[in-house]
Parts: sequence; structure tokens; C-alpha cells
Amino acid sequence: MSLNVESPVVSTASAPQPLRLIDDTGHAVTDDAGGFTLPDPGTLLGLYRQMVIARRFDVQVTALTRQGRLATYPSALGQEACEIAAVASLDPGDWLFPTYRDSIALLTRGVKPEHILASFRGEWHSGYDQYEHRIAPQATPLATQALHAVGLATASKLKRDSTVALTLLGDGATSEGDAHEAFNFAAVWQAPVVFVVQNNQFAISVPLDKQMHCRTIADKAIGYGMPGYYVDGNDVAAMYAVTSAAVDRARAGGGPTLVEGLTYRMEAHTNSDDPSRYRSADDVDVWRRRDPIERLDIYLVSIGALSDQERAGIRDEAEDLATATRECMTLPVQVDPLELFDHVYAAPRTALSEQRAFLAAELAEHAALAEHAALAAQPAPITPSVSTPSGAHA
Ligand SMILES: Cc1ncc(C[n+]2csc(CCOP(=O)(O)OP(=O)(O)O)c2C)c(N)n1
Ligand SMILES: [Mg+2]
Repeated sequence: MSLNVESPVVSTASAPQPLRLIDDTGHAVTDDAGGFTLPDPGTLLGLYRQMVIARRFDVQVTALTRQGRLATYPSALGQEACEIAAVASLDPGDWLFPTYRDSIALLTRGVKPEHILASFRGEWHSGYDQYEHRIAPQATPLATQALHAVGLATASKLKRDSTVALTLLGDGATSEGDAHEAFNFAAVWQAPVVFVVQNNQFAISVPLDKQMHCRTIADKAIGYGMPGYYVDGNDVAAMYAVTSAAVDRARAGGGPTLVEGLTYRMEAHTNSDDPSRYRSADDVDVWRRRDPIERLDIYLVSIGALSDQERAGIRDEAEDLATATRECMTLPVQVDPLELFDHVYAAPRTALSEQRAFLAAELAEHAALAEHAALAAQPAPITPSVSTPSGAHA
């Protein structure tokens, strides 16, 4: 038996232009944008406000890591358009399945800074109420959250309710088997799920062309049998138009969609990474000129939808949030090491209970030793010499 290598599938198509509605210079795009149209000015102003606030939060949290007040933070600076458009496309009853990168999406959905940062401070696995916000824990194992999103969406379909799941993934995560399984079964089961892939062009230091040989990630959707869109991920208008149409389609029973947002990670992967080792300052500058907030600002001013006064008001709001974020980080971390064993299994397991008892005994021993050491370190009490009437010491 030999492999048939005579008729390979060959595509001569070059990389397409990403779909956009507002270009890098802040002008409305006049070409055909695949039938998508600009959201109304009120919606765009709302998205602008959320992006400005999200960026201020992101910059503040990065500063906290530099001051040593926070262990780690994966910044989403430059990716605000993808993050905010994804959240804005959802109804309050829908579910979001985010990654470690997507803290600003949580913020935009109403999670308090101290609850977002609890896990980055090492305080708790996920410091927010997932059911209240309808946001799954921020996933660190790549692409696992995509499977969870498909699971929830499939349950929603079986229950005939109208809940949609939206998951955020990185470009690197699409190289994982979990992403393939999620895309495939979402399509097979026609689950109401939207995959928003933030192609920020790197998986830590690995550029996308070292991970895949096809034109775009969106093209892969064809192979799974679902629609795929290649979108300018720094154009919030386009990201919102495409993603909200995908959410509406999913809710109406039309199945899953893959939306690829072409963007750029302006900061390091996390504060423990040095990006100067794998990308040039010139590349970063190119993307700085494609800033998602700047271009929307220019567009909104040009249509008379953003005044200096409104911009100043939004910046004040962002500044207040940054102050509140700094203040919440001055509160001491309260960690009980025994919590490590909680919520691992629904019912206690013998081996885990034994380990818990072992740790509890060790902690008690350390506490006793620490107390003893503290007592020993105290200066010895001065015993007053008591004189007897006879003058002899007692
Ligand atoms: C299953 C798994 N393998 C490896 C890692 C280590 N890791 C953490 S982040 C990362 C890069 C992910 O890149 P991408 O999906 O593009 O997301 P980005 O960080 O760019 O948002 C890797 C390989 C991991 N977290 N999970
Ligand atoms: Mg990436």
C-alpha cells in the first residue's frame, strides 16, 4: 500500500486581509466588509469607555507586579478590542470561559479588582463567584476552557435554554489537542458556542509561523464545518459586529463560530518574561501605531460622538478604579494552607484526608515552635528585689 501523494490539496490563496470597519488611522472603511456594518455611535462610545477603563486597570496591575506587590500578571495591553468586544457581545445569562490573559474581560463583566487579583496574589484559585458572574475560572492549562465551554453549550442545547458560551483562546492554544476536540465536537453537536481566538502572534516566545503552516487560524474552521472569520483584532467595531453576530447565530440554533482577532501583545508574556529576546522594538512600534483605543478615539471625534469633556470624564473614572485597585492590594493576604485540600473532591478521600491531617499537625507544631521562639526572644522579666524588714533579701 502506498500513500497517494499525487493529488495533494494545494491552496494558492495568499493571506487575506482581516475584516475591518475602522482602519488604523481611525477612518471608517468603505470597502465591502463581508456584510458587517458599523455599530451605532452610542454602542461605540460604550466600547471606548470600557477599553479606556480596562487599559488603566491593566497598566495599574502591571505596575503592582513591578513594585513586588503582586506575584504575576499576564497583561492584555493592546488586546482591549478583542476582550471588550467579546464581553459586550454576551447577554447577562451567557457564560464566559476565559484564560489567564483575560482579566480585563472579567473586569468589564463586573468582577471586582480584589476578586480578579486573588489568584494572581496566590490567595485563592479563583477569587470571584463564578455563578454570580457566569464566568468560569481563568484557565491556565491551555485550551481546557474551550472544552468546558462546549460542554456547557451542549447542555444548554439539550435543555433547550438560550444560554450561549463564549470562550477566549490564544493563538498558541489552538495547537493543543483540546482545542481540536472542542472545535470538532462543537460543530458535530452544533453547540451554541463562540470561539474567540486572540491571535497576539506569540505563544510566550514562539511566533505563530513556528506553530502552523496555514494562512490563518480562521481558515481551520472550514475543516471543522463551522464559519470562521479573520478580523482585525484591534478594531473593536469589527470585533463587536462579527462576535455579536456569532453569538446571535448560536442562540438562534445556528451552531458554533470561530472568530480570529489579529492583534498584538504589547507587554511581555508575564512580568517574568523578557520579550526583547525574541522580538524587535520596531515590530512593537508598528503595532503601537495600530492602537485600538487611539483609532476609535479619532473616529468618535470625527463623527462628533466624543468631546474633550466626555474623554476627561472617562479618564477620571479609570483613575478612580486604578486608585481602588492599588488600595485593595494593601490589604494583607489571608491564606489558610489547609484550604489546599478543599474542593478537590466532592467527598473526602482517605489519602487526601491523611495528607491534610499531616499538614495540620505540621502547621500546629510550627505555630507552637514560633510561639516558643517569640517567648524566648522576649527580654527576661526583671525580678524586683524585695527587702525584708531585717534588711535581708528574700
Ligand atoms: C497545556 C499547557 N501547556 C503549556 C503551558 C505553558 N504555557 C503557558 S502560556 C503558554 C503560551 C500560550 O500562548 P497563547 O495560547 O498564544 O496565549 P497568550 O499567552 O499569547 O495569550 C504556554 C505554552 C500551559 N499553560 N498549558
Ligand atoms: Mg498568543
